[in-house]
Amino acid sequence: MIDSNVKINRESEILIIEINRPKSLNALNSQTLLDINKAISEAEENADVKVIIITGSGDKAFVAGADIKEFADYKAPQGEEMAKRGHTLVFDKIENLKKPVIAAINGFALGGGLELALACHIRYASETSKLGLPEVTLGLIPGYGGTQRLPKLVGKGLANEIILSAKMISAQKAKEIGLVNEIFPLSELMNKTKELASIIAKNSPLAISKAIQSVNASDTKNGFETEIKSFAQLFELEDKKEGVAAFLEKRKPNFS
Ligand code: CO8
Repeated sequence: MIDSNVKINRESEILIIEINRPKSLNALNSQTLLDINKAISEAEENADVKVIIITGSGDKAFVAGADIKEFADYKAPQGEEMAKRGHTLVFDKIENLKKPVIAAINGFALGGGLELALACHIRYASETSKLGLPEVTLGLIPGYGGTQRLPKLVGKGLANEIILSAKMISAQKAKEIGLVNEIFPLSELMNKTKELASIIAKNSPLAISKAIQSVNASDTKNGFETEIKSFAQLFELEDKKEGVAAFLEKRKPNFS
């Protein structure tokens, strides 16, 4: 199905959101953020969707950043509004979603594009991908979470190098520093990402959502408390009964 600036495809329990503005290297304009938000909100409500994959259309770009043409004439209030809206509609929403979101980075992931990937729970990339935060070359800084999420993933020193130099790094280097988990030839990227999504989709959705919440809480003072509470809450839920019973009965669990 084509839904304005995103294409949405369902493959069993996996929903694939393809950002589809190839003429602008899939740059994120306001409408695209709204379209991504809509696709994610629908996936959130749909119990049949277990895992979401975000990728870019074509074989050149995942997302080449926020749409520079759109914000060219903005002043501070519009810049602030744009950053806040982006966080609420897409970036924070993805990070805090109860369902896993995997970025399949199929080319340039720059600026807001890399920030989109950083908000996802897992990142796979093609060997041809180039990643970077070039905002300082435009007289800006990353405004969709890059200054916060990148240091947590790769450490402050490397994050500063990437942000301050604005240089693009290769997929190989991104894997070496833990910015992406795995790299594959472009032709294999989607299948490998779907394989991972299928493995995750077999596990307890309730446990998955609590795991995401607890891992996210590792950034806060309440990490251990969140983990303990989430762990305890799961004891009252159906999936734990089914998962444990299945193990004891030597069969595969059937999570509803
Ligand atoms: N925005 C708008 N259009 C873009 C963008 C973009 N980010 N990136 C590429 N395009 C367009 C080009 O303008 C071009 O369009 P046209 O054919 O009409 O001229 C088309 O896509 C193809 O691009 P190129 O001809 O440049 O392709 P190349 O292969 O020569 O180069 C690059 C590819 C290296 C990716 C190059 O396009 C590039 O450098 N793009 C810009 C990358 C960039 O700076 N991204 C960061 C943007 S700023 C940002 O993301 C801030 C996020 C935080 C905002 C928070 C709110 C305030």
